[in-house]
Amino acid sequence: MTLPELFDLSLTARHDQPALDWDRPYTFGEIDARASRMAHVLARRGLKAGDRLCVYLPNCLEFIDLFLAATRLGVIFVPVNILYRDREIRHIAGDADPVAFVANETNRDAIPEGPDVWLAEELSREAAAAPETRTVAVHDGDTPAALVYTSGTTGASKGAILTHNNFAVNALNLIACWRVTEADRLLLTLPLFHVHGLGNGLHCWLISGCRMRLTERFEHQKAAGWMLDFQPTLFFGVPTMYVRLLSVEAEAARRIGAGMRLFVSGSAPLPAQTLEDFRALYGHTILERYGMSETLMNISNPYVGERRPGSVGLPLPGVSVRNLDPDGNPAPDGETGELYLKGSNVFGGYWRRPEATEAAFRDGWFRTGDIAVRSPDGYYTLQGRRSDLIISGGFNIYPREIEEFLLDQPGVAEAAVAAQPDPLRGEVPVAYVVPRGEADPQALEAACRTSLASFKVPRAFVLVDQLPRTALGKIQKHLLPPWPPAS
Ligand code: MLC
Repeated sequence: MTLPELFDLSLTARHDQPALDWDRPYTFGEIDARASRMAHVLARRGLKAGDRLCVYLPNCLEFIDLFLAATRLGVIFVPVNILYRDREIRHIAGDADPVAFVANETNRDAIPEGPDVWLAEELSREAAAAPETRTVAVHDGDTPAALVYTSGTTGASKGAILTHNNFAVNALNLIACWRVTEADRLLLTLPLFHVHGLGNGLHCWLISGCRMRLTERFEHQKAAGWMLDFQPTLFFGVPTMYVRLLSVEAEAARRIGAGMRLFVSGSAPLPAQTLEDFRALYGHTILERYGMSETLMNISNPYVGERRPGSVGLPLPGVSVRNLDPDGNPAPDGETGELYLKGSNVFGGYWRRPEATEAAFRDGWFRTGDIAVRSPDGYYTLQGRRSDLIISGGFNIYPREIEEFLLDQPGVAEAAVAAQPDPLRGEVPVAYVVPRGEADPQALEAACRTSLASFKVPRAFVLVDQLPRTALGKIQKHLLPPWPPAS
């Protein structure tokens, strides 16, 4: 089955039902017609099955139109984080080799010279005059639907190829396990350019036929107002959003909680204290789950049954999980191992990177790099990562990428980037720099701001005489001085 066939459970079958609240309410029939018209526009511009289209847009109607149109044409959709700057965008443009980048009038200038840029506003104008007839290319469930760029330990991000089947299995699982129905009202503030917003949010909406209010982004000053106004029953968020929601005034939080059915958290560890504080304020136990761009969702706390604080829960249906010790033997319950996964949710490989794909699998099992413990009753608790990864506000940061960038800057002899705990974002990156001659932290920060996404810009640049190294020369990040320095 392909995604367009699955989406027709709502786009065709629920034609007249309210679907989306954006600038005004839209029915599923209107969303369907918009997708059909956009598919004509893309086909007219020469896009065909297998071509890549990079989309560099904040959440908006055109994002949805383009995604639906791409899935109908068999075009591979490449969502690009709108916080990415020239270095990151240039890499994706070179790697995905797209026919074009779609941007809007506001963010168009962020796209460096090179790829063709199509403006969403122009596509929209063309679509308004295009026919509503369907253009569907013949393809099957194993067709790639999207390339989702995920940073690798080598510093360069790789495109995970996700098929129609990967997305379908993921959303059907979540709909069944989290009991999403057309009676639900989903408030979606997550960015659609990551799998959390796209694979969980957008797909659960389209397949379940619930009503969704989409916002351009999460704004913590407005979130409670949106909830009181739209009265959602369902909310998907990252821990930073839940920490923000703890500042909502008690009576408003109680009213929001009274109308809500389910809060889900993922993309970063949810501190057990946040879960407890949230329960006290909203009267809900947040359901924490675990996923990755390469696999979509793998493990989830149950809808009915214990939602265990600090744990990501039990494997989802159809997902096989192995927790292996460094020798490849099953780690006994209660002891740490590394998680390996198999299932129809797991991607087939990285775009045009056979070596990286080979390294990502062992005997057909995807190596997650996540270290976990399984309890005797089957709950998994994540303990950390095999590789150096910082998660800030739900965005993944590979220190190596920032270190390589810093080493290219004048005045930097050596650089190490390490995670420091942060009560709001979970973790933030801090840079430790050994200067060569004069190094100016302000100039380094400015250079990072120009070339890197804002969440990757180190919170501080600490000048040090040397980096702590092992006898073999490996940097020992745990021995770096704490930041801010203890007073
Ligand atoms: C963050 N910023 C954005 C933005 N999100 N800017 C534009 N659009 C967005 N969508 C920038 C702000 O400009 C600001 O930059 C900084 O981030 C913090 O903004 P804030 O207003 O203070 O936001 P805050 O309340 O802290 O919330 C941050 C956040 C963001 C929760 C909105 O971290 C976020 O959207 N996280 C979601 C990440 C996500 O979807 N991850 C899924 C990956 S998939 P500046 O320059 O002022 O610092 C995955 C698999 C899985 O991991 O299992 O899900």
